[in-house]
Amino acid sequence: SIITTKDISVIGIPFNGGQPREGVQGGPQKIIEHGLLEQLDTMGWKSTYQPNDDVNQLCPVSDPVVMNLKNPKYVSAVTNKVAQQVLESARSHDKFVLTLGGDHSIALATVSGIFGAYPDACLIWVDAHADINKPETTDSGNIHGCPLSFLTGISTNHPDFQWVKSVVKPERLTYIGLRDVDDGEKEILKELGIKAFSMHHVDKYGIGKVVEMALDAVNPNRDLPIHLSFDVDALDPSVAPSTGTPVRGGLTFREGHYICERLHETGLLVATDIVEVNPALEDEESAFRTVQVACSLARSCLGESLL
Ligand code: HAR
Ligand code: MN
Ligand code: MN
Ligand code: MN
Repeated sequence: SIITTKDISVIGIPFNGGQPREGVQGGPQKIIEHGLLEQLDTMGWKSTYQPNDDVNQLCPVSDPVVMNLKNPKYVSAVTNKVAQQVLESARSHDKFVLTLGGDHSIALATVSGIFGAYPDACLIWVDAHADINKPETTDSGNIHGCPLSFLTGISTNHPDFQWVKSVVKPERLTYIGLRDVDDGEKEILKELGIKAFSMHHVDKYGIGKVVEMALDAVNPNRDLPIHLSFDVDALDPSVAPSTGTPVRGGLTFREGHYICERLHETGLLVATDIVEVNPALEDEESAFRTVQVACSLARSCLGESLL
């Protein structure tokens, strides 16, 4: 394995500035209250937790739309700060880094930090959405739909995101679970030659084969560090109902966990993000179910085995 200790840095990012719905900033606390750290302790993982409860203090008084993007200064300030923290946690290569969102704009922080520490890493993005809109192509202006355009270097001209380096080469990025991709994003994926596996591919080949195809695309020799960014809306809404942009026809409970189990099994997984848990949406039982699945995905990434 790349990580040879059982040390883990858990980083909460209680942030909702990348999209308009309230509540996603409460995700990390609910996941922690559900007992994630105790569960990891039982599995032998020694954790340190950084809750980042103060990120809302970085919210500027005025944050007008710039080049179509909403809250650009807030998103930039929070993700820039947390990127340093993720880099600090990852740089010694002796700790797993688990980040809990928060909306998916926080990938600007997690991917910047992890790829700063592991420049040859690959990124496996599990999501209903491609999150690769450019400021010029986004219809919503929500930055959680855009992080990958900055991280892959296809958006370089937004004044608030000049600090984001293009750390992810298109051949090191792959997707699993896509089913709601904007036309502009489809063009980008085609132009960059990004290997993406939609729900159609999951139906056609089965999740076992799809994960191998995704690994073949970005990690053909199975020797590069892996960063998994898992948006819970990749799961079917019946499995993860409390999320801001649910899309029907998603991954089953087992398909989601299989991805995490298989990536753990490679010994190459160094970081995971679990994002877009919004406990304020739907009823209490739905929120509980969504928080619970976030915890069990995390445990699968960290080696919880079924036998
Ligand atoms: N593609 C749409 C947009 O850019 C929707 C993306 C949003 N939702 C997410 N991201 N949860 O994965 O606005
Ligand atoms: Mn080592
Ligand atoms: Mn996403
Ligand atoms: Mn999504």
